[in-house]
This record gives sequence, C-alpha cells and structure tokens, in this order.
Amino acid sequence: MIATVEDGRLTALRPDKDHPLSAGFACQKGIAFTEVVNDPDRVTRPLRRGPTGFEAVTWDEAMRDIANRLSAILRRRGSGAVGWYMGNPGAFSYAHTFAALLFTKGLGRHAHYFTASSQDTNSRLIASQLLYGVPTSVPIPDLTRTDLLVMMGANPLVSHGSFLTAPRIKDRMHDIVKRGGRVVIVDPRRSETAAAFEWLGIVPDTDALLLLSLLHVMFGDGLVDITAVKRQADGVDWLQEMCRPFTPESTASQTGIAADSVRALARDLVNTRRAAVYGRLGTCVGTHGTLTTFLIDSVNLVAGNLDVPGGSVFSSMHTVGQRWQNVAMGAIMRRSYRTKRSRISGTPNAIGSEPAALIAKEITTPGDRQIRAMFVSAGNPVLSVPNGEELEAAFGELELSVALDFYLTETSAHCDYILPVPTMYERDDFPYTFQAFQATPFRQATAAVLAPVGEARGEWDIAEELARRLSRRVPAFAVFTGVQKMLRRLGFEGLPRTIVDGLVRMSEGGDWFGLRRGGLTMRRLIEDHPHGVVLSPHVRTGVLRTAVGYLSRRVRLAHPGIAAEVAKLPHRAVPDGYPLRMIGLREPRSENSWMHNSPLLMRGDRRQHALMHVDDAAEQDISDGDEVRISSPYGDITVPVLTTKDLIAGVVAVPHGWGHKGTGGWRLANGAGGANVNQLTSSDPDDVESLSGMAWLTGVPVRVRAV
Ligand SMILES: Nc1nc2c(c(=O)[nH]1)N[C@H]1C(S)=C(S)[C@@H](COP(=O)(O)OP(=O)(O)OC[C@H]3O[C@@H](n4cnc5c(=O)[nH]c(N)nc54)[C@H](O)[C@@H]3O)O[C@H]1N2
Ligand SMILES: Nc1nc2c(c(=O)[nH]1)N[C@H]1C(S)=C(S)[C@@H](COP(=O)(O)OP(=O)(O)OC[C@H]3O[C@@H](n4cnc5c(=O)[nH]c(N)nc54)[C@H](O)[C@@H]3O)O[C@H]1N2
Ligand SMILES: [Mo]
Repeated sequence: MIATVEDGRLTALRPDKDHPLSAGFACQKGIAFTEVVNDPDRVTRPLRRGPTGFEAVTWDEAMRDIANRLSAILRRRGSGAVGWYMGNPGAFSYAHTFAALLFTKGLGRHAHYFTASSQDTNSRLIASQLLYGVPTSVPIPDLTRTDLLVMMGANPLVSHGSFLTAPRIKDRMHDIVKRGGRVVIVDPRRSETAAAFEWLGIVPDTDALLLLSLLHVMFGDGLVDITAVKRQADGVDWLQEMCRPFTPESTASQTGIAADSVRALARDLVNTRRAAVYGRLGTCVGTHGTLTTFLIDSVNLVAGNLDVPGGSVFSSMHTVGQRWQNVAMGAIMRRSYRTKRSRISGTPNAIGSEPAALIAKEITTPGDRQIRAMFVSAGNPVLSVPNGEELEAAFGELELSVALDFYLTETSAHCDYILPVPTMYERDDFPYTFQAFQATPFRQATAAVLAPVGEARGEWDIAEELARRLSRRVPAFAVFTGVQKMLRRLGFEGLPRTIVDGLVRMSEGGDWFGLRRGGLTMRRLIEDHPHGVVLSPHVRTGVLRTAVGYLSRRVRLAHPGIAAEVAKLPHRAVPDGYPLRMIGLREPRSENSWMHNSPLLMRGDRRQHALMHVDDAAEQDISDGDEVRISSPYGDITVPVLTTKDLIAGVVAVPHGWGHKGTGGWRLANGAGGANVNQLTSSDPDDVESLSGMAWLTGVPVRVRAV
C-alpha cells in the first residue's frame, strides 16, 4: 500500500503500482483501513472498567495495578492460573507474536496459551507435524507453474488466500486456465471462486471420504509409481491398506460426488504432469480436520506431485541451517504434543497452544491450573470461538482480564482493562509468519508511517514492561529484562527486531552479517527496497529432505492417531431433527469480526444474511429475505436469509464475525446487528477435534424455521 500522511495523520491508502507482485491491486479492506486508523470509536487511551463503565487511566496506573494483581495471583496459584489468547491479527505482527509467546512461556510452564489457530490452522499444522515431523513445513500449490489445481475448502477470490500467499491470486489462477490447465473447486457452495472455475459440490465435512476414495483409485487402478513414492515416504503400504475399503462407489452417497467423477479426478491428478491439491479453512474446521489435511498431502504424495515443479511444494526462507532448525523445532514440538494436554479435553497441545473452544471451561472448572487471569490480544473470542455466551459469562468470574486492542469489542467489553495498541501503520513490520507460504518467494518490510495514535503502545512494549514489573516474582522475566537491557546498551533495537533482522540476514538473499555484499537486512529492506524484493521466480523444489524434521528425512505416513480417525468415519452419529448442515461464509467486506465499523465497508446498509438452498427454503415456506431461526443442538440464532441455487441442497451458509450487540463501543457495527453464528457451534470437549484441538465450525447439524 502507499500511505498518504499529512500533518502526522493518515489521510489515504492506495495500492502500490510499483509492487512487483500486487502491481497496483488492493482489496477493499486494505483501502478502508484509513477508517480504522482514524476511527472516532477507536480506543486510544488505557481504559479501566468501573461500576459505571470504562474510564480512562494513565499507563502507569494501569500497568501498576495489572502487575500487582497478576503478582498476587501467581503467588497464590502459580502460572497455571494465567491464560493468554492471541487472535488472528497477532500473526501479522512479528513483535506481537514474540510478545505473546515469550510472556506466556516466561510466566512458567503451566500458563495457558491459546491462539486463533485452533479455529483456523492447527489441524493443518498437526498434519504437517505428523507427516514431516515439524508443524511449520506446510506445502502450498506451486501456483505459477501448476496445470491442475484442485482447491478444497478455500475461496481465494474473496479471502485472497490463507497459508497460500499470492498477491493477485485471482489473476494467477486465471493464468492456469490460460495456459491450458484447469482449476477445480471442491466446495459445498458455488463460491465466488467456484463460479469462476470448475465446481465440484461436496457435502460438508466429508472431504476425508473423498480423499480416501481418490487414494483407493490411485492404488487400486495401478496408477501409483510405488517405487518413487517409497523413495519419499515410509508407511506407503500402511496407507494403501487404510484406504482399501473406501471405493468411490461406497463414498458417493456421503460426499455427493459420483464415483465416475472421483475416478476421473484421481486419473487427472496422476496423469497431469503438474498438478496439486490444496485444502484450507473448509477442510481444516470439520470434525476430522487433521485427517483431512493429512489425506490431501497423501494424495499429492501418492500422485507423484509432492515437492516437484507445479505440484505441492515447500516454500521456505532458506535460512542457513534450515534443515537442523526443522529437526530441532520438530523435536520440541513433538515433545510438547506428547506431553502436554488440555486439562479439559485431554487433547494434545498443538504448536504449544490449547483449544480456544475450551477457554470458558478452563476459567470455570475448578482445580489445579484453573484460569483466574486472562489476557486477550488482537482477538475477539466471544465472536470467534464456539459458544460466545458461555465465554462472556466466564469472563465475569476472572480476577483479572486485560485486552490489548484498539476497539471496545464484544470481548474487550468484559475485560478489566483495555490497553490501546497501534494499528499496522503505526509500527514497523515484516510478515515473518508468512514467509514460507509465498507462491513467489518475496521479502518486504515496512517502517511505521505514522506515530502511534493517542497513547497507543505496542504489544511488545506492554509485555516487556509487565515482565519488568514482575521480574522479582518470575525468574524468567528477570533474565529476560537483563537481556533486553544489555541489547539496548549494545546499541541493538529490541529483541524481536534483532531476531527478525538476524533471520532476514541469514536467509536467502540475506547479507550473512556482512559476508554477502549488498545482501538484505531489515534496514536495507525498508530503506532500499520499499516495494519489496522478489527472490526467485519460483519456489525451489527437491527440498523435501530439508523440509522434513524427522532424522529419517522421509515423510512418515503411518500414525495410530490417523488410523483411529479413519475408524471413526463410518460411525458418525447425526442427531435427529437437524436435517441441514451449516457452513461458514466469508464476505469481501468483512474481516472476521472487526471491520464492521468502517463506513466504506458498511455502505448500502449492509447486514448479515444466511444463505439457504431454494428447495430447502420452499419446503419450510421460507422466502428470500425472511427472518429465520437457525437451531443446532448447541444453540439458536435469528438472521435474515437469502435463497440461492449456488449451494448443494441441505446446506445453510452463515457468515461469522457478526452479532455486535452494543456491549462494544463500535457504533456503526453495533447498529448493523446480526447474530453470532458461534452460538450454533459446540464448545463441548468431545466436539474438539481429537488430534489438534480444533474447533468444529463446518458441517454443524442445524434446522431452519421461518420466524
Ligand atoms: N474478505 C475476507 N477475507 C478474509 C477473511 C475475512 O474474514 N474476510 N479472513 C481471513 C482469514 S482469518 C482466513 S483464515 C482466510 C480463510 O480463507 P479461505 O481458506 O479461502 O477460507 P474461506 O474464505 O472461509 O473459504 C472456505 C470455503 O470452504 C467451504 N467449505 C465449508 N465447509 C467445507 C467442507 O466441509 N468441505 C469443503 N471442501 N469446503 C467447505 C466454504 O463454502 C468456503 O467457500 O481468509 C482471510 N481473508
Ligand atoms: N463460525 C466461524 N467461526 C470462525 C471462523 C469461521 O470461518 N467460522 N473463522 C475463524 C478464523 S479463520 C479466525 S482467524 C478467527 C479470528 O478470531 P479472532 O482473532 O479471535 O477475532 P478477530 O475478529 O480477528 O478479532 C481481531 C481483534 O484484533 C484487533 N486488532 C486488529 N489489529 C490488531 C493489532 O495489530 N494488535 C492488537 N492487539 N489488536 C488488533 C481487532 O480490533 C479485533 O478486536 O475466527 C474464527 N472463527
Ligand atoms: Mo483465520
């Protein structure tokens, strides 16, 4: 983006024509961000909740009180009484990610750490951990070279991608067709993306069955080059045995995809030289997200499409010693997965975090490690995790709750403190988390373009100050405070910037601390390359042995946990009285829960609507625009409905992130109303996905009645 700043105020944002990849494209939300930065409803001073509402306090007052109360809680109950939830935007700020992680881990090994990933990506990451030994080795389709792209559960024409990071993703997908290739979208809804390409409608939450039958055909019809696959992976026979019962004829009635289509797709995936299957949110948030994701990668592997040009490839920063980083990181993550479990559901910790669906129960269930103090940064879990009402009530039981946010949201409204933070234009940044998911390897870093608005302070600075104030109680914080002081004295910037700079310098294109003349550093990226640097036209292939964290350097297919998930598939109980299946729906002018206060995005009196198939609607005498009551076994909501033929019958789609109800301070958003779809989803520990602790957000059984 190009920001126009006048008199210290952000006045406009426009896309960057000179950007090598976006080439002058930005989505509506990007342009509307001026309205977030300058929002009159923005929180710009620390707020404390009092008997009559929130009142402004000084930073010193806020920090002193928070540190004192936290200290008392730690003294009485230990680190297990503290939790931190980091929401989605946290992943887009390197300093914030470090702050949340280091603060929580520094408190002590019993502290609870939650992220939005348990509603989003943990199943993907755990599938990677099982297959490749390390959660961060996540393959992406080689978008710029593939000739057959099968996308399951992703709608990049609206979302602009997730994991797979590619500016102008729509154009890159049209390029595939232009060069004679195909794009097939597997989705219960004829989404914006499905409408632009080929649509294969699937019954929600049945992708695992489709994938098992694809594997069945590949093995059964002798399409697989077994020797080649065995060069990359162990457990190929195990996999073949596992998918043997799943003939396409047997899965068709559940998936809604005819056996012939499955056979044709299996053959195309093997016979097209450059083909890739990619799954994302829709395949991650079902009841078997880890299994489904595991099977997507297995299909790529078995079809001969893993780690080859145009296939499913591992992008990476190519940091010096990457291989050993993966080995070490893998060992740490696998150990934490084996040894740390959710107190409530018993599910293993996924990348060091617990299921956010269970935060409420972690607060209300007595015993060792019961949460008494909660931090929420860049998150709005009341709207984003299952059963928001349960969570709202639970917040009332806490002894201390602190939000780091620039809005008074449905969640921060229940906190004792709201600490104001800068937006992304008020801090330097480097999209560290997403470096390894770029279809075209690319680096860009930005400096802050304006000073923090009001009294906003960065998440790192807040965590650092709290750590300093707690350093007498928490030994790790004493060490940490010492290290920070030393770095500053030696002329380094804070710890996060030092780490990220080191990564840039030791990675592909980096200056290797002076050994490579003219190589990249954070400073050079910001000063000399304002539009970013394309490092190479394509993602490197033939890197599997580096991407794998297992010492064997080979993909590991056989896992009892995966077999157990497969064994559960035929026994899924469907409750009586809920004949329809609910799925999600991302809208071009929403960003999860937090951009409904932007006039530009809300123009035209925008409202939340559910979508329902015309035939299902007709059966209930429901017409376009009617208010309907949607009920699941877990709750009910009332929303207006639009009828459509762009869904497979039996499916209802409901956008999430709505249900602003006046507890928050965002006036426009509150006026727009809507309902929290996560009143329909389940926070029952048994409904948390067993391998990764993911929330179950798609394929939820519902019924719909006219109001
Ligand atoms: N405009 C906009 N863009 C966004 C966001 C936003 O809120 N608004 N959010 C951002 C975030 S946080 C993320 S994680 C990404 C997500 O980006 P994507 O991964 O592209 O996810 P969605 O756009 O939710 O699309 C998921 C698709 O899966 C389909 N689906 C649902 N259930 C199933 C199923 O069981 N099987 C299959 N095969 N498909 C299913 C849905 O119909 C939908 O079309 O988007 C990001 N971009
Ligand atoms: N039913 C259903 N539920 C879903 C989904 C779904 O598809 N269906 N999608 C899920 C997905 S993919 C995700 S990622 C989660 C998102 O869930 P959350 O991350 O819990 O919620 P968001 O709505 O993204 O809220 C982000 C908050 O961060 C604040 N914020 C923005 N930028 C910053 C910043 O730089 N620093 C700080 N401190 N705060 C900031 C915003 O004001 C906002 O309050 O929701 C999930 N929930
Ligand atoms: Mo997400």
